[in-house]
Amino acid sequence: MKITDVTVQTFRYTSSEGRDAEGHGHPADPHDATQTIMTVTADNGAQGHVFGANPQHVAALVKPHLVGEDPFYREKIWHQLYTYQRGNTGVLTDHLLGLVDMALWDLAGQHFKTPIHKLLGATRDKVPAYGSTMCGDELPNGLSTPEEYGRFAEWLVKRGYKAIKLHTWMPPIKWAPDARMDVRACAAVREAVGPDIELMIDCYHHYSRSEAYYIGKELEKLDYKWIEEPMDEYSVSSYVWLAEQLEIPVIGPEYHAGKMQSRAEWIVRGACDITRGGVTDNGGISPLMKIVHLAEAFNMAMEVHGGGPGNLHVLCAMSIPGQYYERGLLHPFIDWEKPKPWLKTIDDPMDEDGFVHISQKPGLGQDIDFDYIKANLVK
Ligand code: LLH
Ligand code: MG
Repeated sequence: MKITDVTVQTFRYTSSEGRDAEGHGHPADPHDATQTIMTVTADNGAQGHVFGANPQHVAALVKPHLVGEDPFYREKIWHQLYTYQRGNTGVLTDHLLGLVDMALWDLAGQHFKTPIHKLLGATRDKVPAYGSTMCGDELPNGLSTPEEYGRFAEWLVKRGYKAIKLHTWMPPIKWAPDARMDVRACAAVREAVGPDIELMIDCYHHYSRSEAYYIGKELEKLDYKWIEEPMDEYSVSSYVWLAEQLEIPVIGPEYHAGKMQSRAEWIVRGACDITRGGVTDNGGISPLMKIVHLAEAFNMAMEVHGGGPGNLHVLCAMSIPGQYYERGLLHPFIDWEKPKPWLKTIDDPMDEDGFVHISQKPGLGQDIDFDYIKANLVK
């Protein structure tokens, strides 16, 4: 089998989310936006699809490496692109590498009529979710006060979540960051949900050591499950220091580049108590499975960063206590149960006990609305 084409189509939709000056997502008034679908096609007609790739970068950097290759030689293709990243790091990102790898896995799944978690070697078909909030804001009745976090957390528990992670306030909010306000929000949520719900924090990512230590110590009193990215992750020594000081587990890295190699360094240096990876952080399903096996070899807990079908398939093929699916980012103004305009159903349906069930459709298992995409193509 040979890859014959790699295309990216752009289409219009109406978005109700926007990004602030530092890149954090928030609710926004409905506005015009675009999305892309990348399609990898093989000579027997099999196709793999993935959303979100940049058309110019795919045409210039990815397509020449894929056309003519056997689509099942994922490791060969991945390593070619990985070595090609050196010199093209700015545009051939781990994010793009991840999308290419997922499209190839999707193609394989479509060809073999099998969902990816079963091609990987499945361990389960449902995963407990945590409700992951958006970052704090200044929207009344949104996430603008500790009390509003508390009220939203109560609602999340009624919806079925057994675990919640707060993203607290970050710049460009004028008064943020504020470690004391973060602790107040965490206390309000613990007060609202009681002792039986697992809680985590993901706060401002550039606190000092002493601020991170303060938050960690306070969250130990509130029985939080982990503290995430409170300092710049490139200062690995700071995380070694923090993990030594705190009882509460330190999780990471999320943002620190370096694929499975950086995870190995964090584990060996004792910079985290729970390791972490995600399909678009680390270059796809293939390297994320290597992080899973790395964690397994070190008998280390692992969590997966971010939602979406790629991460869900990996979670359903993990044999270590990589526990949760990160569902969100959630906000009182956003209806997470409503499919994106280009999907007929959502990727991560959750039952009333807080479990997300994986699709049993082939490949990534997404329920793509090709008619919507066709009708809204940007010519
Ligand atoms: O800063 C943000 O907007 C969030 O932290 C975001 O990166 C989110 O993906 C995350 O960190 N989840 O764990
Ligand atoms: Mg995070």
